[in-house]
Amino acid sequence: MTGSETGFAELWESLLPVGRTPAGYRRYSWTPADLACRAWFAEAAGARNLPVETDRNGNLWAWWRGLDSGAPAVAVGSHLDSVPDGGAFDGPLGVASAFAAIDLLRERGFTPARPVGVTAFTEEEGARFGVACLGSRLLAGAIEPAAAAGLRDGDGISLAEAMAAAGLDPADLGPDDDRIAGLAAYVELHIEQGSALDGLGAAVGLAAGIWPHGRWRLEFAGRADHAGTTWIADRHDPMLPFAATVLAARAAAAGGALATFGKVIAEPGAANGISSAVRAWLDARAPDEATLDTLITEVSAAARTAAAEHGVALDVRRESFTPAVSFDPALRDRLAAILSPASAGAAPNGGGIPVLPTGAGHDAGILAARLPTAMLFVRNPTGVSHSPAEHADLADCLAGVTALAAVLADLAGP
Ligand code: HGY
Ligand code: MN
Ligand code: MN
Repeated sequence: MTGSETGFAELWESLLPVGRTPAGYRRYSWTPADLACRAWFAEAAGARNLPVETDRNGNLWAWWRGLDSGAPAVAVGSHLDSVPDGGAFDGPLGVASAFAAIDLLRERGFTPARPVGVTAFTEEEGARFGVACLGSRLLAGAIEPAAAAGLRDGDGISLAEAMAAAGLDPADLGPDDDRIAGLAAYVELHIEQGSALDGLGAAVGLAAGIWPHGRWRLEFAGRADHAGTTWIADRHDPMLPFAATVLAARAAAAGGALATFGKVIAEPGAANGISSAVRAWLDARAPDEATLDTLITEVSAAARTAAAEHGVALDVRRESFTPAVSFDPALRDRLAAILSPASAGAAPNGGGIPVLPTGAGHDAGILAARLPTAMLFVRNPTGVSHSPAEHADLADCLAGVTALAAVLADLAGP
């Protein structure tokens, strides 16, 4: 392997133990695992002589100064936080690849004409505070700072409290228009969360756009009672309308949308008791907003009907939403031209680099509302993601680094 290839492998290996549990990664924002990820970022940047700053929203930036340090910068990166029991690649691959791409460009004697920033956005998964892409939403002004500061985790700790405990001032939270104005483009490399590239025989692809998607919290409030002494007819059991709603969501998504209940909390959680309440989160995505609206209307109606049948109260609240994203077509075409099959290691039969839509959300999708953004995907042979089984082969990761370096050489070149 060349020096930069070894550099990527070492960088990657050094992050692997951080936040790893027997069941997968738990790297929730502002927890000790996240702070260890941030320390890894600072060390990687320090080893490359890239000064690091934490912005007012807790996002990390490592800077490679360009010849013209006042010119708008090109940012590359992703996020370091994970879903519960997630895989190693979703997020960190983009950050490690950004550092490795800089190594590769330096190895080739390249000097950027403009600054290059390596970023790690905070709370991309929303696994702790409930709102996905929280750091980039705050940066871009896509969420009210006070609403973000007041978000609470499962233990009742607010984002403001968690940030303050990590030494940041939550009063600083909010849009950062100067920082946005200082960016010419943001390019995020990410493991593919599907297996389209594998089917096409390509190591690297580009993103076309992101499906509209969001999260809704449903609270079914019933009456706690004894499992052994309460006749069926006398119950107000919130579990039953919840169960009906899960099935309704599945049916509503059958026409080409996606609906998932992946998190549910039954209160108080006694095996021999009827629940007082069931809280559940619906993650819903669709190719277009009209289809998504229809799905949510249908599921909400089914939940209301089932709740009424069981004498259960229902509250439905949207916790986060991302409209349809279409990545900047000019930037995408420019990247497609740069990433010839030979340089990117992407060689779908005779064609150009694959351009794929995705149902997964990303910080690049949030920032797309404010500046040109693009995404590179790296082949995931099984397509599994948000799971410890998520995987990309080293050779494909290195193809991703090569592609990202080619993109940087062009976007930050003379
Ligand atoms: O949930 C998502 O779409 C993403 O992987 N953050
Ligand atoms: Mn993810
Ligand atoms: Mn991700």
